Amino acid sequence: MLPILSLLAPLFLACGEGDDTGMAMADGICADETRATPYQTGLAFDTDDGAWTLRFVRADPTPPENGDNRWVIAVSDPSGAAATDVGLSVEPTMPDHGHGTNPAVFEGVYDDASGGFLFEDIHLPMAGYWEFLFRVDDGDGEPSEATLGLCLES
Ligand SMILES: [Cu+2]
Repeated sequence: MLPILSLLAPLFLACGEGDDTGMAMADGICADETRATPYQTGLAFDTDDGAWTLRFVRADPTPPENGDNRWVIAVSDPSGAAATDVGLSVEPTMPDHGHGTNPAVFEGVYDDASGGFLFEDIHLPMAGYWEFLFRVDDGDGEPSEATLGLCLES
C-alpha cells in the first residue's frame, strides 16, 4: 500500500474536496453534480458505436463508494445476446482533479455464475465525480468505448 499512498498523497492536497461545512449538508457533495448518472442496479448504457450494451448486474457497495468496489457488468449485443468471450476493461478518472486510479485500468473476468464480467477490486480513492471509460474488445479492430459518469457521495 505504501507506494499507492505516497502517490496519492499529493493529489489529495492538490485537488481537495471542498470545505468541511459542505460535508455536513444533508444533500451531500453530489447534489449539484449534473454530469453524473444516478446509480441503480440494472443501470445500462451503450458503447458509442452502438455495438454493445453494458449493464450493472450488481455493485458492492451499492451505490459505488469511495474505497473498494466489486462490480459485475454484463455485456450484450444489439440482439440482446450475452457476450462472454470479449474483453471488458474500465479506466476510472476524476476529470476535475486530473487523476485516475492505481492501477489505471481494471480488467473484468467473465464469470458465468455471476452473470457477467467480474471486477473484484476497483479501488476508488476519493468521493466526488468520476468518469468510467469502459472498453469492449472483441479482437476485431479498435475496442468499442462507453463513458459513464457516477458521483460517489461518500
Ligand atoms: Cu480526486
